Amino acid sequence: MDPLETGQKFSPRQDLDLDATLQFLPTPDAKKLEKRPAHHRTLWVGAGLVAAAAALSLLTGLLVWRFHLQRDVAVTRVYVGSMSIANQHFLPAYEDPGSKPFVKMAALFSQELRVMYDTNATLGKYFQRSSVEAFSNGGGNSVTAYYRSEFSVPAPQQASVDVAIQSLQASAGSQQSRQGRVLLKPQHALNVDAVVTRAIDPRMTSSSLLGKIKKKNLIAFFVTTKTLKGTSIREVKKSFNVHVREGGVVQSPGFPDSSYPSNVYLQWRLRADAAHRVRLDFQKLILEDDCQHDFVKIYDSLAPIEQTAIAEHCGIPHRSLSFVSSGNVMLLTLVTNEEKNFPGFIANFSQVSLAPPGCGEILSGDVGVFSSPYFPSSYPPRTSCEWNIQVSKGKLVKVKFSKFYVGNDSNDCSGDYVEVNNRRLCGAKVERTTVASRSNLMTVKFNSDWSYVDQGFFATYEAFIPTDSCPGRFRCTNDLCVDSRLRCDGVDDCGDASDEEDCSTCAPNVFRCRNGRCVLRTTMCNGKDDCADGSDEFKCEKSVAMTTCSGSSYRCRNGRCLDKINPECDGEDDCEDASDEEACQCGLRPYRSSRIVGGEASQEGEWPWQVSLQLVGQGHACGASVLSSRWLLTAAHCVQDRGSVRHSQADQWEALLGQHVLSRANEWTVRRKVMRLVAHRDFNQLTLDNDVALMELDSDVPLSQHIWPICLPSPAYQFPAGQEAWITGWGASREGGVAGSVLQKAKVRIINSSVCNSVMNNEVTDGMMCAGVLKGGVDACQGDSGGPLSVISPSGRVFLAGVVSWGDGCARRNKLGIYTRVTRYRSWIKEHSGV
Ligand code: 4AZ
Repeated sequence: MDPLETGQKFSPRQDLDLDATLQFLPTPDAKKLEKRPAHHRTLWVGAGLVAAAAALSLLTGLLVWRFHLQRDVAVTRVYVGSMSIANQHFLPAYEDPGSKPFVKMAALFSQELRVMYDTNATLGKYFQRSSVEAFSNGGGNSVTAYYRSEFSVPAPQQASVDVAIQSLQASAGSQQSRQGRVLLKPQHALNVDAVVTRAIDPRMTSSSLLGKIKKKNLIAFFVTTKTLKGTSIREVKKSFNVHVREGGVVQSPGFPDSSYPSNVYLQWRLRADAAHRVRLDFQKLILEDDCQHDFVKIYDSLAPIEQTAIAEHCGIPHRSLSFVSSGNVMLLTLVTNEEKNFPGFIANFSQVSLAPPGCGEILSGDVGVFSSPYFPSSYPPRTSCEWNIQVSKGKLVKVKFSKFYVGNDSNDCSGDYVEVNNRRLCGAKVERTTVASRSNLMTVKFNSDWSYVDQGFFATYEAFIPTDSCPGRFRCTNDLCVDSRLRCDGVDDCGDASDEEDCSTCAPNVFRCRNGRCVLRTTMCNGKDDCADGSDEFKCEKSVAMTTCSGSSYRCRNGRCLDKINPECDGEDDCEDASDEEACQCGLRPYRSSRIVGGEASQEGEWPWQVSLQLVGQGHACGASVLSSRWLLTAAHCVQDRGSVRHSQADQWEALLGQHVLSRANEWTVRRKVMRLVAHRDFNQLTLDNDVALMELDSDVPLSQHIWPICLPSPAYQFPAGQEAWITGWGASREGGVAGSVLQKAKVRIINSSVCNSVMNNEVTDGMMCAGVLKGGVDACQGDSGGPLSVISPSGRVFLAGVVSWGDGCARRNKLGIYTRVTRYRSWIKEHSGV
């Protein structure tokens, strides 16, 4: 059974699961604590009335003011940390903060912390209180404690407390390991070591504490702050303790029926058995877009220690969200502010065994695959794997990374990285990256650091014979071969950019850098040094390039914003530079007279942008639209690998353009091989978000009255609800049926997204749009995917509103067809194809 459909709900046992400790949330901002010298005004009035009294009052006032100032600028600094306590057995009761063993151990540990702080003059002076938040099984004979400590510090001394915290750890005498983690020598009753302490994320302590409220058995943490309107409750902190052994579901309060509450700081402490990891898979996550307001943050710890933060999300994330911890704990936090509350999240938790599957092995066949641990879930932090590939003697190894999302792109790849041939790779690689060896052996290493994880990589390798590896093709510096036509086209096809170096001329739409490298013009002035000599970032008119126009207004090339709705290609020069009427070789059908479910046969040449995408040896699989003589647009779900079926490989596809009857080529049919495939990197197989992909043909097709591009709408283009649109394709003419013969067309209407979401289980994202007929009977269906949703503008030009993406079956009553919203991907298309 699908674990997502088990119906299990996580219902926190509030009175038992809540912390029994009470703590105050401090301010990160000293200014908020400053009391205004309100009696000043009174003093001045007094001064006006009686001069002598005024002098006296002024003196008194100044004294009071000085007193207040000195007192008020004391700021509370909060540090959260974890510490390993050796020679202690973990007791199950330590998972319950209300239990006697917990309280006893917490008291002992707090004393230990106190002694530790007292050994340092700064910390001893400002220390206020510590509280133990949780314990976990540290493995072997140890317990890990998670704590927070508060120091009341004069504002100017704040930095010195940060330094003291660090130096305390260092001077405790011991060996400093990476990331500032230090080992303390055992010195007191508890044998403590492995300390990690950091200042807490300021968004989690956004106000000053003025009161606390105790309610029944339930202890919650209320922080009140003075606002202009008076005192108001600002934060409630609750903690839930969950053991993940049996699996289950965790969700934000009220999900999905009501939105999450305002001003909360909730945390779920997830614990697995010893020698296991916690796994958390989000099914849905819908929060406010601004991460400064509402966010979920996940830690590889039971305390919100910044150094162990592995993910932070707000809005509606595009990528699938699955996380695995490095040890047997994970902390999930939800922080919200007072405005704009959204549905929240639901996630499944479970435990998995400690040994990650496929993390390093000896690969001895001549072909094979390997991937980062838990792929396509995010890899866990603090993980290293090594694969040793050994192919037959006399052959070399070629590794292709078909997916590669490994941490941040940096010069030295010092965080998460993959190392091949002693060269580190990191960041997100949209184009397929290939690396070749110089012998029959290759070592590939993967390393993740403590914080912020990513989806990882999927790689295939194969042996090749070096001598005849590049007949008629360009040989890259890394010994790879690429199609010679890809040389100097602005795209790094070799993986080491050697196909873009030493170019005397570059292809059209490509910029020649000072150093002779070619880069796509679309990458100029994008703030990134694509040339590697900065020349693509010289002479950028920042003010014009950076101008963005509000949602519905069109941006001319010179940066001016137009209020006119849909001004592009409407036959009128609306921009001063007439840029709205450029690139309008599209959307007009030479055809002049007049299987989709519920459709009818179209006329020959009626939809000259319609393409049939065919799998070599198998025939029609998906639709696509012609964007130019070189580029097609389709759905990302059409080009995903399924098991051993490699639909993500360009050489598996052919495109049939100008076709009318699917099985019968006519005199204007053109068949082309596909040279390059670019699927959206954030395509989500689960939600089908970002279901869009580009295909580059291996050579230009002659445009004709049977093969003609459809117009791409600008990001501001509006397709209002109720507008007529056309779906076309050779897909099934009923649910479960077979592909049609003559190209079918059907008229549908654009449907408002809220109406659509209400009939489509709230599964429609901002990157999707809906069209159809609510009473059923007319719809796209299997085999139509990737094809166009065409809208005829008042001027008669046809614009591509959507790409056929998904639906609940086909043509059902009270269901709609879901399409990729092309306006959302206009700049992505430009960036990757230049169209
Ligand atoms: C498909 O499987 C498909 N009713 C495409 C569109 C729709 C359903 C299924 C919409 O390609």
